[in-house]
Amino acid sequence: MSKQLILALSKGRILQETLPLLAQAGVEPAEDLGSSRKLIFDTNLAQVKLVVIRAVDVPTYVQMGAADLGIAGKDVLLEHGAAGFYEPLDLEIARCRLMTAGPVGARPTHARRRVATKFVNVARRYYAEQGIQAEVVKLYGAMELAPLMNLADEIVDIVDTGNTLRANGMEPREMIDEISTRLVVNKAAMTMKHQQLKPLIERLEQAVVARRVA
Ligand code: PRT
Ligand code: MG
Repeated sequence: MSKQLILALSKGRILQETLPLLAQAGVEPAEDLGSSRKLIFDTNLAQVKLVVIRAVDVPTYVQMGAADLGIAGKDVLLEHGAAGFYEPLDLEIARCRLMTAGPVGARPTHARRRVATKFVNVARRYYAEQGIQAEVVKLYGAMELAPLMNLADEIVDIVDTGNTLRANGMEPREMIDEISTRLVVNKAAMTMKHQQLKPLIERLEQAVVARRVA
């Protein structure tokens, strides 16, 4: 295995909160990530490269060892399943909750509840644990629309302020999990590249603590 470390970053809202933590940990992209169409970036550290990819793809890259480590939301990790990587650090950014939600005041009417979500694995597991019969429908966005259109009785989605739900006549019901952004590390790399990984993980941990007291 090369001594190079590849770190996979989630595009989008997580990226904005990740970069200051990385900088604090001593890792800075060699160029502005936002204004480039590149997907692979050099950093100030000769042995560390960044790839910036869709959040849902981060666990796959890390599991397969295409990236040694990655940064992704716990929601994405729960949906993907935890095989192939360790999760050594909670970065404590992009906090939110995975919840069930439905139209204000409505009670699910179908004996077999219809649930729309992009988190189909999380949803199936959750309803099974609750002993609730659920038909889970996969959507790729705008979950809040599904109950309004009679596509579903309930949704499973990320809630932060609750504004998106309220704006669509919906309310949160049950909390499934508290979510934040996590550092994940390929299992083989954790052994084979321990020498390079250990100081980087420690510096990230210190950056998380520093941010907590700031
Ligand atoms: O956009 P794309 O499909 O490429 O990917 P993505 O939607 O997964 O990425 P992005 O950039 O939206 O970031 C998603 C990640 O940020 C998630 O995996 C979470 O870990 C984290 N996160 C934190 C959030 C939110 N807060 C959040 N509020 N992800 C999404 N939201 C959305 C939510 O889906 C809902 O539409 O914001 C809305 C709810 O917010 P409130 O404040 O109205 O309740
Ligand atoms: Mg998005």
